[in-house]
Amino acid sequence: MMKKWDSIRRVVFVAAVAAMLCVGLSCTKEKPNAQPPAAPQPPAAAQPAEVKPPAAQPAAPAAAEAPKPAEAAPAAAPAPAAQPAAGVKMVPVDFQLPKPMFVGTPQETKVENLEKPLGHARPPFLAPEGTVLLSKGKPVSASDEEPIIGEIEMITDGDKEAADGSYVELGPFVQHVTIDLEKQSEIYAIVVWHYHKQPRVYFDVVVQLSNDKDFITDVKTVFNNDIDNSAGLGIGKDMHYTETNEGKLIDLLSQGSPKARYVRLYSNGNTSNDLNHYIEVDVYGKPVE
Ligand SMILES: [Ca+2]
Ligand SMILES: [Ca+2]
Repeated sequence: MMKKWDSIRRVVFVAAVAAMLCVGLSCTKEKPNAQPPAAPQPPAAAQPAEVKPPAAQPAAPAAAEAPKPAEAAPAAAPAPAAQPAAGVKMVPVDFQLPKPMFVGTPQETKVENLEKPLGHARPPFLAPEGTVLLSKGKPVSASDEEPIIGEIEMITDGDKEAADGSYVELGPFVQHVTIDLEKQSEIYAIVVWHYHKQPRVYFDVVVQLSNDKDFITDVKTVFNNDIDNSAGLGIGKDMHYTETNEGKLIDLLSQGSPKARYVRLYSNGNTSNDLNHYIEVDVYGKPVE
């Protein structure tokens, strides 16, 4: 009997010790549990870290914004400065602008790395005397040869109005159009109107020049605002911009007046839809004699 009681006591004792151990363990477990609350905070801090990428992108834009003012300054200075050295008379290019469809330029705040509107008319662009519109009526080809709306030829027909019937609509994803100037030319400026009935922003706008109609060799990129390389043509430092009746002026004088026969323009949807539009593309310069 005594042995039985002993064994019972032993069992009780062991159970008590086990219970204490359990309490002890649960206590030590509670500490880890108390730490997790501290850990959840890191996750909370990790979420801000996840939010940071968007903030990091604005940071990259900010880095891209810096070059922009720099670009804007050279654009104004070197153009006249470079040419007078050659004794060439510089005259304002008479860009034929369509009528505006909205007043002012509402800011699309959702778009990263977006150029602020000038708030006034674009200043005159000076180019060497004798500069001509090289692109008018020139052949155009496109990655989407069967546009949803309109005809590819409308891109160089001189009609820049915003009205329905004045734009060509290409399919979604990255699409490009190529203008054949039919002759190698020295190019001073390109003006692009995608769509200006409403203040949209088009994505992955990339403009390239080449003397190779297939753009395999001898390709020069003169504008690229694809900040994340989603179009696969490289990361661009140029800013997003809001479409207006003035079109987007790309200054090539400040890029050394490159010589090319073909001009190719890419885009990848816009802030209103996934489609790609063109109203007109003007290419200014002089044919190489
Ligand atoms: Ca047109
Ligand atoms: Ca992109």
